Amino acid sequence: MRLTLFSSLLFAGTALSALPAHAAGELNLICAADVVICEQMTADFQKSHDIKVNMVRMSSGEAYAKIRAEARNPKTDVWWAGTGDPHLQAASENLTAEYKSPMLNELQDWAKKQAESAGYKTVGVYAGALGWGYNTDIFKSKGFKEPKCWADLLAPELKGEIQIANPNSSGTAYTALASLVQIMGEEKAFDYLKKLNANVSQYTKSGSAPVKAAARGETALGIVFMHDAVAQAAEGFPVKSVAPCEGTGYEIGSMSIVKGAQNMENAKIWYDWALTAPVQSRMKDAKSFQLPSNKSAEIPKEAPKFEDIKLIDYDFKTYGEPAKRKALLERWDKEIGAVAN
Ligand code: S7P
Repeated sequence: MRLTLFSSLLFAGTALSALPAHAAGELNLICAADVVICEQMTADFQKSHDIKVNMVRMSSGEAYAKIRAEARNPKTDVWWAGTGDPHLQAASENLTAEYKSPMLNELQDWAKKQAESAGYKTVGVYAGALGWGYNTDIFKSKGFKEPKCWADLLAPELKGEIQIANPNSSGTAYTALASLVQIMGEEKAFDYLKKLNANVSQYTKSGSAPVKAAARGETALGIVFMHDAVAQAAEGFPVKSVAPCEGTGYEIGSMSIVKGAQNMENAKIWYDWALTAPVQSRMKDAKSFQLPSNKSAEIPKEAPKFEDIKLIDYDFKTYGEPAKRKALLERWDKEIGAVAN
């Protein structure tokens, strides 16, 4: 049964009625955000729709690889969240389906632009700026200076004190790589990453893992999206988030329907629902503090404010292109990954 947009909107507000005893169909979902918001979204949708959601949480790069591997026989219907670059790559490789949601007019221009630039094979669901979070207790006890700029992360005293994810699996880390290349130029960015490598203790699989480790005192600093650092502070951990002084990149977290999805109607129902203001306003309840794409959604008070951050004019088109992403990742593997501690 396909719910109308009206009933989707109606249900989105409360999202609290019980899951019907007999679900009329299923939806296979890859969720590429934090597991807490993935579980909240899944539960809310099931409470308000007669559809069973089979959700799997993955990092953005892994999600892209799965969609690509399944291209001849798609098992996934919707890929919700995760950084926009791999969604754009999937769109340009024709792995995702064109869909013009009736919700498009409710969205911020940056979210609509993301859709237009990909021939409506993806759409923006939230935005967030890259930076880092550091453990203020560790910095105080070790007498480290507050790192305000990318350059400060190269300080010898920070040897072994930093974590960042691997850009092959993580959209966060790919955003960091692409941002540094745009800020410094490719040669200088790779020089910088080689020097930074001396201070990195671990390249994690998931993008937010470094700041979760910093929060728990397992490392001093994690390079992450600022909202992921803010989420740790909101949990009560001694974490301070920083927007780098030289400037930084940002993500347009996106959503795509898989081409040839087995549950296409249900995929569209999820897609329209996930773009509604009530659903996006509830993301903060899972400590997901990105900027929502629906113009009427509530902006969490904790969300890092773009007007306070020196943002670069991130070139989503270029850095979401398959050839560019492949080339940068291959170079990272050869020059950084291969010599990583
Ligand atoms: O935690 C939320 C968030 O930062 O996670 C997404 C991220 O791409 C998933 O993690 P990976 O870096 O492991 O791919 C972001 O889109 C989102 O803001």
